[in-house]
Amino acid sequence: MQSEIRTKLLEAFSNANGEFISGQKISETIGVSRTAVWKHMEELRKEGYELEAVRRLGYRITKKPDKISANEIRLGLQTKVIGRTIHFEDQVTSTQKIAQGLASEGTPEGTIVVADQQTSGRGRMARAWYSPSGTGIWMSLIIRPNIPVSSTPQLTLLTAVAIVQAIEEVTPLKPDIKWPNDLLINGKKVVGILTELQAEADQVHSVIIGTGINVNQQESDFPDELKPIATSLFQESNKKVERSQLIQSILLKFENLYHLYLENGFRPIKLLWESYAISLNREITARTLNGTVKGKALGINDKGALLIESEEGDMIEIYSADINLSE
Ligand code: BT5
Repeated sequence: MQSEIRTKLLEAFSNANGEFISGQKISETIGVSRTAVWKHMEELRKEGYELEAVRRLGYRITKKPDKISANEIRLGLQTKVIGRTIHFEDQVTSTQKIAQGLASEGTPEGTIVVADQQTSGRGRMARAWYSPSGTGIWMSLIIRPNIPVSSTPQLTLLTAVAIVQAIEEVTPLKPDIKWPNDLLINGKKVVGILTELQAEADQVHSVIIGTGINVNQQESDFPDELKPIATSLFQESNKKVERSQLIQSILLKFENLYHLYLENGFRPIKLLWESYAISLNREITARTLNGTVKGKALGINDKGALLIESEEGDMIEIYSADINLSE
């Protein structure tokens, strides 16, 4: 009940779009007494909302705390399917693990799992992903596209494009994509993407796309081994970013690109991806599970694999690797 009133109160402020609403109007809209409204506003203040009160005009929210919650993500979300079911937790082991469970139980397409902190966040090949509380976006999205297993790497690239577009919308920054799953700013990693599958034979049941975004960390927030290679949106722009606003933008960009992809295939996504990629037309070293390849990255093929012209002049397709860019 309490949280229902809070949701309605935040909804009323959100509908007012930053304009004042009178205490009387709020109490009528929500259907509780003015004393109750006042009590709930005090609760909001304690949580870090800044409210301005002006006689005869009423109240408005001047600042929201950077606290993510299902409500904060839902209010103002413009998508139809993506992010419409939200599982938010303060702390989890890994949002991927929770999403795997929900996917097996048949959760609707577009479900997201978001946590403020992960205690065992992971990257590819069971590497650790550092996910402290209060500063980052740790999110897994479940989708069920009707595509062959061999096409699923394309979804990592699609997600990278959606996140670049959202970061460009919400901040003045212009991240680069490093194939296959990193977003870099000034050469340092700000986003990592982990795409996992539930599939049988060549039938995809669900794709679980995990994204880790360093949002409001300062350099001192990173452990020493990450300081030289990791950065955050705050470090690069000197401005704090409201995490729920960035999540909303990512979900909308993703939904638009996903429609485009399901209707027109990978081609349009590939073109967009190439426009943001820094790993193309450069000498690179690719470390794969089957060994190391050195050569020039020529582009990606229609499956999303990286095409490398090796030093010996062979054309090699790579589906997963760690890439080092040569100067
Ligand atoms: C990735 O792996 O980049 C995929 C990361 C995906 C994380 C998300 S968070 C939500 C969801 N739930 C999860 O449990 N995971 C996903 P990879 O390319 O393997 O890169 C891993 C490497 O990045 C590590 O070995 C570190 O060197 C580095 N690293 C770890 N934490 C980092 C951070 N917060 N920022 C930048 N780099 C980091």
